[in-house]
Amino acid sequence: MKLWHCHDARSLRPLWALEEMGREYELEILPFPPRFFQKEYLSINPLGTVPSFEDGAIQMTESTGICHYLAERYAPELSVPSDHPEYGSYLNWMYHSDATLTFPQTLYLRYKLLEPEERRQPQVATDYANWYIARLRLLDAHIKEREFLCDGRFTMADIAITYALYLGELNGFADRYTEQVRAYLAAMKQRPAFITAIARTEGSDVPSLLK
Ligand SMILES: N[C@@H](CCC(=O)N[C@@H](CS)C(=O)NCC(=O)O)C(=O)O
Repeated sequence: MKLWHCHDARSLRPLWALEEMGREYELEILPFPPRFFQKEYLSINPLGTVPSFEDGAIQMTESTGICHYLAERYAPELSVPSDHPEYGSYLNWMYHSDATLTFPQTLYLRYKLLEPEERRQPQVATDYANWYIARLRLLDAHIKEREFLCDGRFTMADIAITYALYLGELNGFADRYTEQVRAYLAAMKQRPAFITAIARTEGSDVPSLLK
């Protein structure tokens, strides 16, 4: 298996998953954004985005989809089976992680930081920061009395959702998190596989999502 990754980008989801699984994989670290700094990457993923993932003939580009694939194919202990009462909840958190919690932050990042100064839109950035915080309401209620999102154990849903919270922390939103969201994020960040995944790129001088 091979994963293409940029420091702190959504490719952290499958990277962390691979570390949790303890499987061998090849990692290629790219400067961010690869479409600008490493144009050859467009022949791997024409969108220029990370992650890209290969497993034999299989190629994937969606961070949560790759986690889903890895769990179904190789790590049932990180999945929730389709006949389980919490299967629907599991899938909901998986999709919620990107479609609801990461998407507004990408608009924030773009219009606050990534665009050239003259194209930045402070109002858009503020609106989508507020949108993100408001959309955390579902998670706030769910984890009030839970350690993990599904089935009382760590699953891929925790990886998918934690990345969105981690990105929010990098964006400076953590002081707007509720106590239970902050505690959940802190606990997830202490997992050895998360620490190893971060360490794979930390301290490198390759341009990353936020630096
Ligand atoms: N929905 C995709 C989005 C991937 C994506 O947009 N990744 C960002 C980094 S978080 C990226 O590579 N951006 C570079 C660009 O847009 O050129 C996923 O979750 O994997």
